[in-house]
Amino acid sequence: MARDTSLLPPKYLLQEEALTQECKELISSLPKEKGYVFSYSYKYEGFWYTPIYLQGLIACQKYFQARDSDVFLVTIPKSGTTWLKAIMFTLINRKNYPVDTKNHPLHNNNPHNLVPFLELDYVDNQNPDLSFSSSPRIFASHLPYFSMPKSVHDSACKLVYLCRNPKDTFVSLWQFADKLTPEETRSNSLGDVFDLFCKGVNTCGPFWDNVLDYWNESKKNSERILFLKYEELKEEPNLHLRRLAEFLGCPFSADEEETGMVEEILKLCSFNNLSNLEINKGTDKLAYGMENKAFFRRGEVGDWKNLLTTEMAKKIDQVTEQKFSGFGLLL
Ligand code: PAP
Repeated sequence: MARDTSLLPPKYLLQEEALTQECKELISSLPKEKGYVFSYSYKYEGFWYTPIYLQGLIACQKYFQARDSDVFLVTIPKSGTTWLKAIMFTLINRKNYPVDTKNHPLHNNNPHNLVPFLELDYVDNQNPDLSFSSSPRIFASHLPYFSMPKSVHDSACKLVYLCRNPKDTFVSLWQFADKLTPEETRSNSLGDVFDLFCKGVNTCGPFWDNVLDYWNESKKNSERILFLKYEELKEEPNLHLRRLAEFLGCPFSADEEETGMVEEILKLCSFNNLSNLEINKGTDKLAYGMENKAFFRRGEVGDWKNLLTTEMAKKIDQVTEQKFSGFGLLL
């Protein structure tokens, strides 16, 4: 279930000197842009990555073997990954870990320790131990659709994609990056980071391309890819949790409906509940190196109104309109 993460290196904190020779050679041939938290981002297969991320991506593309029963939660960073990790883990494992018990794993684990990121597990290991997860295995990923390992495309595994309004996603990303890096070590100003985001330079971005590829694929194959929006999940959580359960082949029974299972899962995974648990309030850290509490800020829709200037909001809207025009996707 949850892994002993105390032995793992803090992956986000790995420095570029720790990269493999293969990754160093690869990045030396790639287009690069100055980063915010990290020195540079590199463009690979049309999307932008930090060096560490890229190392994980190329290793998992080579070595990961998907199973038909695997389930993937895919997001672009800051779209609600932590929330949906908690929901999917609880939903899928509700027989093994009854939701109403005091020793439910979410009481002692940040959701990121229960559902790992596929590509980060491969950062420093070609053969990571994936046995922590019972069947079905649940993985998270930020990878673009066409960069997913071939075995994912070849298998019958299911993918759940969660996206969020780009203005809220940007604000969340910027606030998170601010928490992660001391001001003196940042290599870019907020204005620079904003421009980079609009140009598509952020981990696994361009934001719009990442979202659009999954949107288009979900239209072609709705049995395989479920496309969800953070705002809709906030607005009608019960409805979307039921959709998710149907999609994953574990619908709620009449008995579960009657005893309020849907509501219980949502309550356990709510922002209020998770952010107030001891494990997510103190100084506990993830194996990836960040404090658990960094993943809980406001958890609201529309916080961009408090933090973006009118010009910034207008700029993101323009890019969104231009990129999504004709695809029937509104965010
Ligand atoms: P990640 O992609 O790096 O894992 P992710 O979890 O997607 O991060 O993003 C964090 C955002 O989800 C934060 O949004 P904010 O900055 O706008 O506040 C965080 O507050 C929000 N979040 C975390 N848990 C929940 C939850 N249970 N319900 C709703 N939003 C949540």
